[in-house]
Amino acid sequence: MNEVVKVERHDAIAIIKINNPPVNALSAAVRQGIAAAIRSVSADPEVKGVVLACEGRTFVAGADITEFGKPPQSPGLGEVIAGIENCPKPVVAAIHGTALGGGLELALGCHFRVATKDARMGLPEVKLGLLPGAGGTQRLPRAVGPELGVKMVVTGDPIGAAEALKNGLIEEIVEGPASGAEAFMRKAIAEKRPLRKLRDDDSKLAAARADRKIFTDAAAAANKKNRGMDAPLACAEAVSWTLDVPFDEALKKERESFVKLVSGDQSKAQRYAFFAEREAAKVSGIPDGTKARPVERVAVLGAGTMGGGIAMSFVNAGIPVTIIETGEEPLNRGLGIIRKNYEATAARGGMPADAVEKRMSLLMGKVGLENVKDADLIIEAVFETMAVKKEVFTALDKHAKPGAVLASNTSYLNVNEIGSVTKRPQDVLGMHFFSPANVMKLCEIVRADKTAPDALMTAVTISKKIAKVPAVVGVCDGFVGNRMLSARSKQSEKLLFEGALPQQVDAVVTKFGIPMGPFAMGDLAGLDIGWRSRKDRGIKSEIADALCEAGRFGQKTGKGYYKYEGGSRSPLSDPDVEKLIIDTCARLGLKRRTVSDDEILERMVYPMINEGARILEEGIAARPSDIDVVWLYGYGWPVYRGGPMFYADQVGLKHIADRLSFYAKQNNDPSLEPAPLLKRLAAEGKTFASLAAKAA
Ligand code: 3H9
Repeated sequence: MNEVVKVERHDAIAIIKINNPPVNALSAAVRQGIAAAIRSVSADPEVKGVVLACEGRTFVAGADITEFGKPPQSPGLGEVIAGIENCPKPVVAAIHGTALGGGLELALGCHFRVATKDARMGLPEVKLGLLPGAGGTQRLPRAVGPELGVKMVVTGDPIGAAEALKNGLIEEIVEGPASGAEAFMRKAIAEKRPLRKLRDDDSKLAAARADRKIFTDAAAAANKKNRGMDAPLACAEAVSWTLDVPFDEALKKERESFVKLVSGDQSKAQRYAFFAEREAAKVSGIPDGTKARPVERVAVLGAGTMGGGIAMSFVNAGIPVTIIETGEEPLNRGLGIIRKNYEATAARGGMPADAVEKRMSLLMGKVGLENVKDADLIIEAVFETMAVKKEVFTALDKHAKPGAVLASNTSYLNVNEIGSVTKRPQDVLGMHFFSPANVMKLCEIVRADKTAPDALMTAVTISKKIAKVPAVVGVCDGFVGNRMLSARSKQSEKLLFEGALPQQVDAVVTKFGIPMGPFAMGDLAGLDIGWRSRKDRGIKSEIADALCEAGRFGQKTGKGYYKYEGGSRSPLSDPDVEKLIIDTCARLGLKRRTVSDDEILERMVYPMINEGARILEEGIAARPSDIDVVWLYGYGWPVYRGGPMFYADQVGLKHIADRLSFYAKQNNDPSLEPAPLLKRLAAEGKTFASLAAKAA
């Protein structure tokens, strides 16, 4: 029909094949090709049945996201799907890989669906700040019932073939997708099976129509985790139309809702984040064709919280790990915690009970650094001081096999200096995981001056394999994430001296969408850590020091910037802290003022953006979007705000530069002066997005 959609004939069966690598997205050419193919097979008297299949690694994975926001091209996906549904010949979708979004909607327009056993099917539009816009909200609940339907649409999580079969989404599980679908079609023709148009099949809606609570309960459960996002609510509302709005009218309403969301800021940010994540995995500044070194066994040094979490991430991906400690006692404690974590997950239904032993069997505990000798990648998660790191890397140089990648999990130390104690600095880099390491998706990969391209590639590739999002950064104090965080921390502390209270600052930050404010986060991490480090460095922070002197170390002592009652982790405002802050200010002769929420937000976010600009200038991050990836996946930046650099572009760089200059003067704080790059872009009316990628 065209170069991306072809029709093959196997006597009376027509096979429509889509071939639009890499994921068979529904570009305009694909839509045109399918529509033409359906017209042609409909008109061909010799065709008795039709198979809709895909070449390559997957069935259609959705609409072509790159087309959103551009002028629409005919035919629309809804029109193509209506063409399939109204085709007088039976059409079966042959699903393999992932049938997602518009891809599943396309399959739902077919009269039948079959899938291979490892196929996954879902409507993930919500993750892009959208709702399914081509009938998915109306046809999926008719296929699987409104309870599962609303769950799938609101969470965007796909289901596997077995669940799809059980719930009526597919007719059969087949071996080869196209050949299995063809066999199914021959059977359907022989049995004269009536064409099942989901639009006309309300059988699964009856119970929820009689008792709406069935639906509202399922919708509420699915919507539980959504803070501040428009799309999940729109998704639930659209599915509710299956209960009381006629099909064609509901399609119109669905389309209107889609058009509204697709042009909104939240979806723009979420689509940006989708591509930013994929872009971050492309390492700039290394020769084309650089290959990762093979990694078959990993060693993790340290069985504490961090080491344990890192080890679990590898084991979860089926990669064997040797976890190494300095003695039996900490080793056994660490292994015991990992086992407990897995058992708790299994008890919650998060993994099958027999998976606990399987995973533990991939984990080998050893005492002594010499046990790194078989590992292709070694990650140290030991005490965070340069002296200890140097000692460990000196020993690693002695025991690691040639070519092994030696990674430090340091969160701020100089990786050049760490590598300098080895005779193989080309194999040394940073792999900075975030706590809890088995949960948090970010891995900041620190490229030292002498890191070899293939060592870097190894870290990036393995991070993806263990389902982390890699972001390559350069060496500086705190790298991208903690360096920007420290710009924010400086301001949050200052705000207390000027007149704000911890709960006010935290409320502004959480309202913005970041899960935890700086003070609640400090309480969680433990205030004594910073206190000790300040003492070592001879630095004072009057309020934080006074809290620690009063024994308020945070959650672990039940008191910090907040109080915690009855073992709860919920922070409660504490009048004693307010008094301590006011008294400290009085003692220092500081006059407190009312600080507005707007000022708090600007001072929490703009200095971070400013630091981000410096990071770009120095080439510590290659692209603004890499900085955003760090914040999205390591620090809980709300995805519907795209990341700090994306947010800056939305707000406008001139406004941000002006406000920073204002605060620099107000606070007599030159560190708040806009960075030269920010100033230049602001003066030129440009955005961060306008910057080309630079080598990290
Ligand atoms: C939708 O369907 C709306 C409809 O309801 C209504 C319309 C009216 N478009 O992720 P990977 C690119 S919304 C364009 O690395 P994997 C991706 O950028 C859509 N491009 O592979 C990358 O490019 P590059 C609903 C896309 O194997 C390359 O393909 N669907 C699209 O790890 C490989 O991707 C979704 O949200 C797309 N739809 O994972 C599904 N998808 O190589 C989104 C991918 O230049 N996609 N690309 O960096 C995914 O979740 C994953 O890509 C998938 C494969 C699981 C399919």
